Amino acid sequence: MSKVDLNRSVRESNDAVAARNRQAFAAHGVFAMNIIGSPGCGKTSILEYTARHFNGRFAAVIGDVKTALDAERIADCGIAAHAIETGGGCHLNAAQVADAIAEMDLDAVDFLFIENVGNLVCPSAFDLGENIKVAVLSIPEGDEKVRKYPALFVRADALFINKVDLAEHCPYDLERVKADARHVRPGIRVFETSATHGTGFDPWFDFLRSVSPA
Ligand SMILES: Nc1nc2c(ncn2[C@@H]2O[C@H](COP(=O)(O)OP(=O)(O)OP(=O)(O)O)[C@@H](O)[C@H]2O)c(=O)[nH]1
Ligand SMILES: [Mg+2]
Repeated sequence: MSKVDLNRSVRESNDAVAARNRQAFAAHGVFAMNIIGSPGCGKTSILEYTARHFNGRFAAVIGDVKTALDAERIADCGIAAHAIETGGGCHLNAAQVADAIAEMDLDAVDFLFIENVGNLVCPSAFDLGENIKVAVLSIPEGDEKVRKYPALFVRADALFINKVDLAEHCPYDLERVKADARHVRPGIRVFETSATHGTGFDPWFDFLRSVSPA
């Protein structure tokens, strides 16, 4: 089998499991979000702030190369968190999520947050069965990321631009980033937040209420 065929075969078998995950989410009334962004952009902080301030029935699957540290942070917010240690893998796949949700009571969950491994490239290529992909950028990363890593943004349904509290310290053209995102993904929802200061979250909470299966 050539490398191209092998990649296609891996992708197709992933897509088949992702379709089963999607059916399970629909059957149990779960709205699942695949959260993707660079290491340290604030994915876990956004989930922590959301869990603490939004009255929803949440669960989380947290992917990291090593450690369950982020899952422990999420569990400290009072929500069920399942850690996936990829041991070097640069993205989650649908089978890992299938194993995780097999251990959850999905009937007790309205929203499932799947925090992918910190990476702007690989995670976007693997469907996990989620309802939406949520991209996360942060101000200190620089304002050219949508142009440099378009594969994520063409597939993302929502975009967080996090760490806006640092805007005065970093040169960053926020309007340019939003325009770049809307150019590759017309209609993308953009949330400008500071997860540490708790600003900019009301539109995100309104969005979650609007898609709540409950
Ligand atoms: N100033 C500022 N710092 C933030 C903000 N959000 C997160 N941080 C900090 O950024 C660092 C990384 O945050 P995390 O939430 O762990 O980032 P992550 O994307 O989950 O990181 P990985 O899981 O390692 O990929 C922590 O020190 C956070 O306190 C923010 O809005 N403003
Ligand atoms: Mg994290």
